[in-house]
Amino acid sequence: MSSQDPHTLFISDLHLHQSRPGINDLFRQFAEQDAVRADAVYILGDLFEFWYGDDDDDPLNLEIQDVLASITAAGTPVFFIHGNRDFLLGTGFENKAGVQCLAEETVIDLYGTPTLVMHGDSLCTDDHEYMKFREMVRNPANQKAFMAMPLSERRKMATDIRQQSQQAMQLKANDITDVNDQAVEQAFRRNQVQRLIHGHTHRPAIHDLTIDQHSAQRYVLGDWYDQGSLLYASPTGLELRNKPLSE
Ligand code: LP5
Ligand code: MN
Repeated sequence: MSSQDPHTLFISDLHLHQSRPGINDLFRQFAEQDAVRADAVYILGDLFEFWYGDDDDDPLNLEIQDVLASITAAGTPVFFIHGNRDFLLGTGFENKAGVQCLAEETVIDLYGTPTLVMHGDSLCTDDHEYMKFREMVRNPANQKAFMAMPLSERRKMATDIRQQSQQAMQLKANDITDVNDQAVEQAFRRNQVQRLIHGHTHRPAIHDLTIDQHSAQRYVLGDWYDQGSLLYASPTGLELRNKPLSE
């Protein structure tokens, strides 16, 4: 299939950070070679390892906003859904990067098929500790208080939270950090769709389901750790593809 055919690209969980130069390069390559040829690009969260606020002066985070702006300048719209690492991306980021942030559950028309897109963390309802944490950090009053802190303190607090999260993760069984089947079914019903695309779990797969006697598909995007990972969607179908680091 030629890359000139109509297609839309979905990515998530890149966790871009200065400690992973190879992955940062791969994303720059993705922007120059893949994104600009697509009808649209959807980033379904966790593009950044951390986002401390739109006044973040981290050089890599600043440069990535320019990379995103180059995609939209070339005529490909870029849409973004917040992840659990970068939920503080706001209008400052949108304006600088030329990206449009979407609601945490958004139904798009993907070549005629209504398709629900989301980060996926809200589906992990068996992870009770995380759900409590999520409620706390997604609370606008808590976010406002956090944003009132100096950038250096925000960085320190985020690093502390990250450490606590890593410790907590070591104690969690594998299936606790995956999606809950009922939460998935409810998301399909609530949004009246038969197709869902999400990331977060880092378990790339295509799951065929039956919901209320209808067939449905759940596409899970992969992370960008050992390679790039994307979902290539065209009018004829959807395909998970890898983007090797050495490319
Ligand atoms: O990120 P990942 O995939 O490794 O793990 C996630 C869940 N962890 C998180 C935390 C992030 O890794 C780090 C977040 C940085 C935020 C920066 C900005 C802070 C802004 C504050 C604004 C008010 O999302 C992990 C899940 C896992 O996915 C799988 O789904 O299990 O969840 C946890 O590990 C959470 C722990 O269970 C509980 C965390 C305890 C931390 C308590 C700190 C309290 C301070 C609150 C301050 C408001
Ligand atoms: Mn995530």
